[in-house]
Amino acid sequence: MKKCIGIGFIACISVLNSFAEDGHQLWLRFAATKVAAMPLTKVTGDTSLLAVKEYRRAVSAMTGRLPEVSSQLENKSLLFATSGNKTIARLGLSTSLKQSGPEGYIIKTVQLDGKQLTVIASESDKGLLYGAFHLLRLIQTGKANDELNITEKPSYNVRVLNHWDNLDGTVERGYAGRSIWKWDELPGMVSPRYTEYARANASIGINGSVLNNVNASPEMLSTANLQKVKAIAGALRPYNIKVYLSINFSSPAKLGGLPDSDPLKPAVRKWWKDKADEIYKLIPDFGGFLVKANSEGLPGPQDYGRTHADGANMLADALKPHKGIVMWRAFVYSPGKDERAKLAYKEFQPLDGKFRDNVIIQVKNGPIDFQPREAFSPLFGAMKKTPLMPEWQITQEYLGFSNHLVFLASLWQEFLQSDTYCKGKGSTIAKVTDGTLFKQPVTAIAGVANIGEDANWCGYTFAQANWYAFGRMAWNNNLTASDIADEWIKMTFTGDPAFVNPVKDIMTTSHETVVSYMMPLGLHHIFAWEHHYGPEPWCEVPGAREDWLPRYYHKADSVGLGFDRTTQGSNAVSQYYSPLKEEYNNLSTCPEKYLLWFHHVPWDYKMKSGNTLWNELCYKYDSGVKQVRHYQTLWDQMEQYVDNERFSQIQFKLRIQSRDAVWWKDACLLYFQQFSKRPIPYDIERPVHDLDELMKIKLNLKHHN
Ligand code: BDP
Repeated sequence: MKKCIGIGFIACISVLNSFAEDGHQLWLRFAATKVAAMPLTKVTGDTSLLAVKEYRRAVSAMTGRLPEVSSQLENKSLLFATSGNKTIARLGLSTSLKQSGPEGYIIKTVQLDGKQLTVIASESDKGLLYGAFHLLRLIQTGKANDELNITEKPSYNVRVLNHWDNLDGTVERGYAGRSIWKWDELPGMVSPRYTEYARANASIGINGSVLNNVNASPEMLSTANLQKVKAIAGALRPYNIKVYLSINFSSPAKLGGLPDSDPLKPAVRKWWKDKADEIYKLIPDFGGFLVKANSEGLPGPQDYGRTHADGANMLADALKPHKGIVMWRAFVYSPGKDERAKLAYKEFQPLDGKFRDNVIIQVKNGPIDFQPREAFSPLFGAMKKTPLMPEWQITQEYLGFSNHLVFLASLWQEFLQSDTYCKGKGSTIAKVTDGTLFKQPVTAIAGVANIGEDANWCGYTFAQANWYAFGRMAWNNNLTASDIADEWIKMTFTGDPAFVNPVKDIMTTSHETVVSYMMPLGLHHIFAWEHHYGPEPWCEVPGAREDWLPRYYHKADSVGLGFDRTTQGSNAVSQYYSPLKEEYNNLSTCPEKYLLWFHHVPWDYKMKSGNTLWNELCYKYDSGVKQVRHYQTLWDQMEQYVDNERFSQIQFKLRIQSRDAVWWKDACLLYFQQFSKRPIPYDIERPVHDLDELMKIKLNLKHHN
């Protein structure tokens, strides 16, 4: 018999952990807790509401009894009510509800006519659904009580997953099996998994899905495929998930048979307008388009001498009558124009103010590409008249796929809390993007999904935490990684502190750990060619673009290591506001975590620790390895708290991560040592591999997994 979860006013009987779980239930494992008594087992409200259904379903799973529904207000009952309800007016909640908007809600314990009620109130059914999941989260994490007073409003209006899923069922950078969208079976067969997916998203506040890859096929917009999209939209709609599509900019030519796709030509504009009308006839609440244009060989307005604004505005005009939006990506780096980290800013910043009000520019958190750590993209704060939305990568393309335990909330927190100084001190990216500092017609945030058809959805239990964290931070961009880890662990495993505390330590240090064993001190993009799993700082590919090769980024030579982006070098620092640009520009004030991002640093440069750069690098790699080994020992002590199946999977994956960490350390230290010509400090573990042997490794991993 195991200890039970401390669930506030709920009495537990027991939780047995010896059974197997495949992780399919994600953080919605209500069945895992046996609850003997629970006050809120009476519900007042409309039973046809999804919020009420979800609440009853979960409580019934936890208690074994389906909560009763009553038409009267009863003592100790839970009332679901939208703003029209007369009890809401009596309780004086109408004004606060209006301020919380259609997706916001209030959860409050109140006294009315001598009865104690818990109220979940919202302007709309959507907010009630989010409110129900909030209360369920409180119950599962032991935080429910009878003094609740919660008012919630999402940080961003649009909170979307970007699926990089192709029509042939493959997923670009997907590590959890094939796509969950079964294009072959649709529209005739609508998999029940779509509903499960929608429910999981709704439980964490996600309200949109871009169904297909940003490297979009023009075929996505064929009438036959739109019928399939309609079927998916139908499955997601009850959970307040809108569908969006990535489009290929040359669709008018490639799909529509027009001579070209020039955005200023009337025939092209009409083609898009007609296509939008066709889509909205099928899917009246369609969200809009996501566009990757003139990036990595894809077509775009520049093919016709037009600007990103010309292209985006044409699509915006087609969508406007239907209230759709355009999410136009700023992930561009045309060859030869300047160094890569500067290019997006150079192309987009001059277009500030030139976009329609239903266009939002989607910008990756860093100026290069979802690296384990990057300085933030200087576009944030630089476009004051154009809304910008952050794009995060939930799928771990550059972070060990679904093999490494890396809790990305720490990275995202670091990003959101970065100060851009665009309106003076305190102009954090959170405030720049969520409408706090600039009035924005639309606010949004996107995460590249890590979801596939694997039973556990993400290929690894701990990868589920990143899907969870994306939703939670998109809802509330002030949450900390530690808060989110705490919730997720309790819901996914157990609330026993003997489990929660060590696992939370693992999760909240895991990002720094991966940075240490892959790319410490600001190193970046030294991955193996194409698939990006494992180290290849030596990578040579004849004929490859220079900015696709690691040496472009690490610049190792006999003098030192790192990319000089100071005023003496590429001058990327000039794209940041003061005092940041000066801070980054100066070797002695540049934060050490970004040192080699902004500076080419001599091997003997003295770090804050007193070590030389070379020694510090060695210690960093070594500490990353040690940390993963430590996670292994901690995890092994958790066996008694977890079911066998998930315990063994995690144990197995940590072993892979540990081996990979040693691989990274040996490969990078032995390779860079050829330039530093300095010994590896004696107090760290010796390399166990030979560089020659490591340089021969060629993993046969496909780009589409
Ligand atoms: C890179 C990926 C590539 C994507 C591209 C993008 O390697 O597969 O197509 O980003 O975001 O990180 O468009």
